[in-house]
Amino acid sequence: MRLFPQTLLCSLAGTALAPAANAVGTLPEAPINDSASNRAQRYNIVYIMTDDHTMQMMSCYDRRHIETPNLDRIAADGVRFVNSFVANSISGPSRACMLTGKHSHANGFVSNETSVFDGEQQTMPKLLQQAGYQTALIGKWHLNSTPTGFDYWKILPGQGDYYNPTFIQMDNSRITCKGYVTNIVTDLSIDWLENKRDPQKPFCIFIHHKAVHRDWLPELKYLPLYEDKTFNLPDNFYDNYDGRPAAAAQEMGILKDMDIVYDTKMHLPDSNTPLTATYRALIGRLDTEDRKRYEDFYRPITEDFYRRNLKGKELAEWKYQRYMRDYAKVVKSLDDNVGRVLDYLEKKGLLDNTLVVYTSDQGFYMGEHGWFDKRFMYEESMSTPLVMRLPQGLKARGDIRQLVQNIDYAPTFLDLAGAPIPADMHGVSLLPLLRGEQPADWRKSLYYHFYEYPAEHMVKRHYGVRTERYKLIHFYNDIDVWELYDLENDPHEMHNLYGAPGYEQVTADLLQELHRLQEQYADPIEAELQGKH
Ligand code: SGN
Ligand code: CA
Repeated sequence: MRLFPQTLLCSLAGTALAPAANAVGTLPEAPINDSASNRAQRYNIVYIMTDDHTMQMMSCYDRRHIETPNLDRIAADGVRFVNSFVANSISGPSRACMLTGKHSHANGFVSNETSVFDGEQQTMPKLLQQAGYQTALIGKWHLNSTPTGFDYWKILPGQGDYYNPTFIQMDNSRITCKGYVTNIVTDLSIDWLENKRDPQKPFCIFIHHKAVHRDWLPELKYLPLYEDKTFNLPDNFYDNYDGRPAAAAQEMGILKDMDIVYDTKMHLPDSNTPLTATYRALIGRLDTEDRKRYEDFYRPITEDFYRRNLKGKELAEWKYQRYMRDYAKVVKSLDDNVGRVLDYLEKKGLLDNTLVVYTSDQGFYMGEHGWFDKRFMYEESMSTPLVMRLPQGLKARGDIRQLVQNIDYAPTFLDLAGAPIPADMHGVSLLPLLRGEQPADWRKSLYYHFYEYPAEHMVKRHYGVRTERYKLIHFYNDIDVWELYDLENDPHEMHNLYGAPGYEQVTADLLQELHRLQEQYADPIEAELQGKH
């Protein structure tokens, strides 16, 4: 496997492509000075976060669809969290929760579309710096303000691009790098580890991939992958949303909302919608030769698609297969690149002293309820993969079943660094779990709050509580609907039990727990809603 990049070609905005000034190209193969005596006694942290990568598409969680051997290596040498959740299932808010250890109302970043992250506030990277750590961030940021708390950063603007991506640098200049974004984010990360950090200090690097975000553009060498595979439909692909009006109101259906050009790439020269223009611009980033390779691949599929003139279920299932294949191809590059980072750490003798975390900014629907995208408090999108390769001294192995949430990462990293955990953080340190302990007083419920409405995909505002067995959700704003699920008997959340006879006590207990959490975290929503009535 290719450990070091050949030559990373990057150029400043408006100039021709040339090897990057600080060429990542020919890296020395000899280990840098990282001997045990030289290494700080404190653990390093490599935090790898992808975008929209869901447990269903990671073989250590789910073997139905694809194999992800490198991601699975992390879990095999450490732990797999099987009850891992986010607090607000959407990119910017999720990232803000991770950085601050606080729920959205407290960190101020509630929505991708309306929020700007206040970089003046307390964050975990800043506290790590104060504790003597070097911090670096490479890749997707998506918080609408400049990163703070990092000694080094290179970020993708907004969502970033898959092909020949542009990065914003610390001096605000922009460079465009030739190649596929997942490879380049990894190249830049390895370059920082190898050439830019101070080997005398412990470090925390945040490797934030764009992959596997919509519209799932694959690395060119993987275009043919999975083309012969037929993915199984989830049982509830044809959900009719009976008893769930908020679920019925969304705009994230594979059949009705997935765009035939932008999402499934069936581009005909004469189609002309805003999404088609966006699609053209995205693939227009490829140079002529690569663009030809891309178009040669899609031409026969496109011709066949328009000739068949599919309708109804046939069309839905055809779109599902295209979606699954593209998403799986994008995961393949991601898995390769996680392998490169693990190989690098191993080769440099860093693994014994480094916590490697792999997670995503949230889960995603792979056809469950007929959907793509996320946002809902339902299981597929409230969940997020979380596996950790543990350094020497942390003894846990296998599955961790306790309820954990992305607000826990900040206190965990601070705890690992030996730094105090500020009392105003909402999350709790996972370190006792990583040591193999079974804390008797571990939390029994999680709080969730989604705000981004009205907005793309039209998922209504909601908040709720999830316990080990039940989930209670309140959809509000232009609707006032409660939902109750028994996850043991109805893991796919198809039967809303709210108001059903026999569930009075369960509902009352969950309501009480919900209000307790809202009070504990000081979420003002109940008071706001009461003020309205
Ligand atoms: C884009 C996508 C949406 C996606 C949001 C948020 N549309 O707007 O499908 O839900 O990002 O995603 S697209 O037409 O631009 O592809 S997030 O992960 O960044 O929160
Ligand atoms: Ca995301």
